[in-house]
Amino acid sequence: MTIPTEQQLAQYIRHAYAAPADEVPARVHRYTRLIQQFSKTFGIPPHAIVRAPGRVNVIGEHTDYNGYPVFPMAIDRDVVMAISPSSGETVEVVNSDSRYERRLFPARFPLGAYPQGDWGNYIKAAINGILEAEIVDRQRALGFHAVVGGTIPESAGLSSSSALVVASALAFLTSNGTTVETQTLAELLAHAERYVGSEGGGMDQAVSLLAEPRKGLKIDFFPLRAQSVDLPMELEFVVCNSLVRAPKTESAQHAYNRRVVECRLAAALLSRALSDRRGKVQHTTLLADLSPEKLKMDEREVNAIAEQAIGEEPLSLAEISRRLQEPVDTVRARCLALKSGGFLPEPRDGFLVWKRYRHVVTEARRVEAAVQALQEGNIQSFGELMNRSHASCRDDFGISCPELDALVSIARRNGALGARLTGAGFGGCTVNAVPTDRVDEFIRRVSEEYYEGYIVQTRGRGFLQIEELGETIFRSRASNRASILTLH
Ligand code: NG1
Repeated sequence: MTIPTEQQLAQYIRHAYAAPADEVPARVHRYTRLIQQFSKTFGIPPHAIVRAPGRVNVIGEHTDYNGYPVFPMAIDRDVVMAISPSSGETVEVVNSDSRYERRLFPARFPLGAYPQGDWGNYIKAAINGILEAEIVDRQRALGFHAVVGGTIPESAGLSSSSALVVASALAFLTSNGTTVETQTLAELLAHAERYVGSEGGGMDQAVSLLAEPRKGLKIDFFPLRAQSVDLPMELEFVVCNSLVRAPKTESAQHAYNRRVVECRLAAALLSRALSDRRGKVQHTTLLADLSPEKLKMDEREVNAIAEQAIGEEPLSLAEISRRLQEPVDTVRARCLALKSGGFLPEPRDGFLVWKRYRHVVTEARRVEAAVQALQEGNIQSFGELMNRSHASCRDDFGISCPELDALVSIARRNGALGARLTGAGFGGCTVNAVPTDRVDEFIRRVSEEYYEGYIVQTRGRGFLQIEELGETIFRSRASNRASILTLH
């Protein structure tokens, strides 16, 4: 085993990031530092480098766990691990960011979790999921040593968590000399990440494992299918961080899970109403099972039945159980159960089932229309669909906040054809489709109006330095999928 030459690293980096030549040296430097830190920490050179990208979701928010499509792209911000297999069961991971302490545990099933919010839980989620699926022998699994370095802003809706899960899974699999077909792995890891307590869908793991450079990825679920779509040369996607943190370990996790539950309730109420009318409609908690295409019904007819079955008013659990003609405990077990154990508590303001339903079904249509608009080169209509997606996320799904709304209106005033929140919401980032020739001016103006204007006035933050702006507002180049570079 030898340390890779700069040429080997540069070659890997050009492939992994589809990076222009002038960006390669800085990335080679990052990888070299990680390799040096590994050798210094563990006294041996690493066996391999594993890389998993974060993503920005262009359109299709909170549709994935309902079985409806999404359209994200992988970004060039990622998690990179230098790794080497252990001789036994030990997993030992050191983070190059010293805020995250070293994690050490045996790769033995089942893995008990660290306290909620601990970064080590994402590593455990991957390993536990692979052992649970018995892809690696539960008794003989080898652990690994790793130094990990990440460049994805956290709690920002850019999937830093899933990138860590994907990188950890690849590290564990390669350390045990095995591979899993990527589509299967993506589905397995979507399930595995629920170990941390969010009832998440499968978008993030899938795009990290299946993306192609310079393309967006239309993903369908159950079963997982991915289609790469060319992104137009005349548009760039600029990511702006609202600076409102939305960590999925705190209230944002509860708010996320609440929406998952409200969507299940919508499906339960609609399937009940459909079977009362038509007989033979399966009872389901997955909205995509009730798409007009699957039901072979007219869309307006399905929506009219849904409106009647659900109604615009917030619903209590007691009212839902009455409408479903099922005891409260049965409804709770079927719709409110969380993977982490326990049940979602009933919200004091009731379940907002109709609004959630309306967002999901209209957003699913917008994804299809947006992909078609791109394929037809109609960037105006594509941008308009992004704008409508934001309005629906804000008004029906309730996942925006004043800062995200301010940021999208500033972006639209300054040249974005489409601007919307991206990811789970409740803070985090926006994604903006900006004509390529206006990007520099867009970044300058949004920096002035939002980061030096709005945020300073509303939150009293100091001016950001130019270096910080790079992390806060950046072009997202569609990068390549996760990969492993073996070093020998
Ligand atoms: P982020 O933004 O990374 O927290 C979450 C879910 C996705 C999807 C989006 C909303 C996880 C790991 N990811 O993403 O599956 O539902 O929210 O579209 O829970």
